[in-house]
Amino acid sequence: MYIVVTFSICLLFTSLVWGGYLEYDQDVLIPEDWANVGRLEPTEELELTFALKQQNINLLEKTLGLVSDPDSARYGDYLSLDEVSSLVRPSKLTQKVVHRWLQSHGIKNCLSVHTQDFLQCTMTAKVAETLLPGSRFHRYVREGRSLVRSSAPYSVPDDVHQHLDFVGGLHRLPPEGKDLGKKQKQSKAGFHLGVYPYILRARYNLTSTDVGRAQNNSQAVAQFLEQYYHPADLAEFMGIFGRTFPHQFEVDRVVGHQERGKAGLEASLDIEYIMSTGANISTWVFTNPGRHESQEPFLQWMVLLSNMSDLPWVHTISYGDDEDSLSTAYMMRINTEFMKAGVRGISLLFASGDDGASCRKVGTGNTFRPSFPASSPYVTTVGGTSFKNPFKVTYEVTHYISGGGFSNVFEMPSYQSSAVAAYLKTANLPPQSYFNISGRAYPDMAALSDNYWVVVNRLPMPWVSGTSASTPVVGGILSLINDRRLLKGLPALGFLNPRLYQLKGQPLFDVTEGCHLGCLDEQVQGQGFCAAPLWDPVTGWGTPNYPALLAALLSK
Ligand SMILES: *[C@@H]1O[C@H](CO)[C@@H](O)[C@H](O)[C@H]1NC(C)=O
Ligand SMILES: *[C@@H]1O[C@H](CO)[C@@H](O)[C@H](O)[C@H]1NC(C)=O
Ligand SMILES: *[C@@H]1O[C@H](CO)[C@@H](O)[C@H](O)[C@H]1NC(C)=O
Ligand SMILES: *[C@@H]1O[C@H](CO)[C@@H](O)[C@H](O)[C@H]1NC(C)=O
Ligand SMILES: CC(=O)N[C@H]1CO[C@H](CO)[C@@H](O)[C@@H]1O
Repeated sequence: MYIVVTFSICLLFTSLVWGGYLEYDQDVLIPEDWANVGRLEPTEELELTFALKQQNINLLEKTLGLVSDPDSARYGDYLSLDEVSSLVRPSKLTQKVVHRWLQSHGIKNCLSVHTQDFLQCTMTAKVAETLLPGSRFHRYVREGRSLVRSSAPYSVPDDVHQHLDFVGGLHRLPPEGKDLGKKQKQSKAGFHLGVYPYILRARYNLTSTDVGRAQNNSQAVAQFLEQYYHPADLAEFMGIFGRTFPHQFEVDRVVGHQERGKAGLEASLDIEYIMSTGANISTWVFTNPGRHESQEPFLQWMVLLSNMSDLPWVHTISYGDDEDSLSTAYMMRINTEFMKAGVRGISLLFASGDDGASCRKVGTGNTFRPSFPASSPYVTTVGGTSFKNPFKVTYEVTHYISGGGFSNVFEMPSYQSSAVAAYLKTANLPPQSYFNISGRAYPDMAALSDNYWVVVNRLPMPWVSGTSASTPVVGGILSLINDRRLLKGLPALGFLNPRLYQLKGQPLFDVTEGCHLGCLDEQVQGQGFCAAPLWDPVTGWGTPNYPALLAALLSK
């Protein structure tokens, strides 16, 4: 009864107040650095992605809980893509209504996915603007790149509204070339050696025999920055930095468009480091999915995952947006996509961001600014650390950039509630108006994120920093643990968090010193949260001690 009542109020609210807007809270402003070069000609083609309402989301969530909880009899009993498909695929009615609606506008050129919950359709701008009242498509350019987006919110007819989560390709912009912090100068010039594979493997206790051996193990990095990696950079990197451990020299598979342009720092960093900790493990690169001007690259990657039955076990991704810039409908649906990956035994690792707690002006005051997907309860989020003494491979402290905080969208999942409660009880906290005490708290763990060496365009480059460095490092280490598990005939780790939080930090190096960035105002004076013993919203449970972590994760 309760549910029915809420539902009808909700519908009333939606149709009376918002008309047929699926994403009424989506930020539709295009930043000024994208120049508007005019409205699309009515005959120009664009591509939209329709996210159809799925079924059995509650059951999906429950299944994910079971297959990722080591105390459950179903731990590791992962679903195939076929099984995921039978579970979540949209109802016959939903499919019929959406198809009929598209057909009534003459839209025939659509691709579906295995799970039938996405449709990707090509149509002219004229048709798109009639299909989605309110939308007005313009072309925007920045630094030689162009894209098509709508300058105004779109709506859908009332009878279609309940069958769709959102339509992709109208609003969200591709991620910016994130400020992979490149320090201009080093204070103690010259002496600090920086971070490279030898240092990481020493710090995280990887010996030269801790490399992959299992036949069918694999790992992947995904990046969406229109960047390329050069096989020659990877080979040179391994030539310089890979002498102390067996490894592969090449990426095994590139999914997406890889061109010959200048290599990007981010792409080179991700690949060089996942292949250094996850050494001798087959590595895939997902690059620039969605090359049409109207596509959203991150969404295209998610669509691709729903259409590939055979995927690497571990994926590291350095993409993030401010939660407040995204619609709730979009984040909820992407979160469901993460669950779909999790029930298949796939581990998704996201960088926690490089702005600490970040900051947002609200009214006359400030609050911290959580970032998504880092804030999703169904991914493992990785923060950053630096060496306390930059001349010694020992104790790690908070790297002040390390992203962390509390979601304003996702409730705190039960797997972390006692860990977070313990932190909230004992830590010296910023004022409560700065963060949402009931939200999913992140990151979950961390690794070094400061002063990396990267080979890019054939040149070794020092002082590269960011959580997009720590994320592939942790990804490679999880891949090594998967490797040992696969050799023992055990399933892959899958969605790690429930198990990680059960370990209570024991097999990790606890990071207890230092604070990350917050709002630059009088109240908090540039400070967000601070690290503390056990879990904290700056470095999670800490950084990996490989032999201890392996021992803890090598049963069941
Ligand atoms: C999904 O894969 C099928 C078969 O492999 C293909 O026909 C279809 O076009 C793909 N869908 C998308 C959206 O690329
Ligand atoms: C791992 O590294 C730490 C610190 O570098 C060291 O104290 C420890 O003995 C090493 N080995 C294991 C198995 O933890
Ligand atoms: C590297 O992995 C392959 C399997 O992919 C295995 O046959 C080989 O022994 C591994 N190399 C080392 C040094 O363990
Ligand atoms: C705090 O987070 C919850 C989800 O856990 C959300 O429902 C609520 O709206 C958030 N509050 C604010 C002020 O954003
Ligand atoms: C993810 C992955 O690497 N899968 C491979 C497992 O092995 C089969 C055949 O042995 C390959 O076809 C898959 O690509």
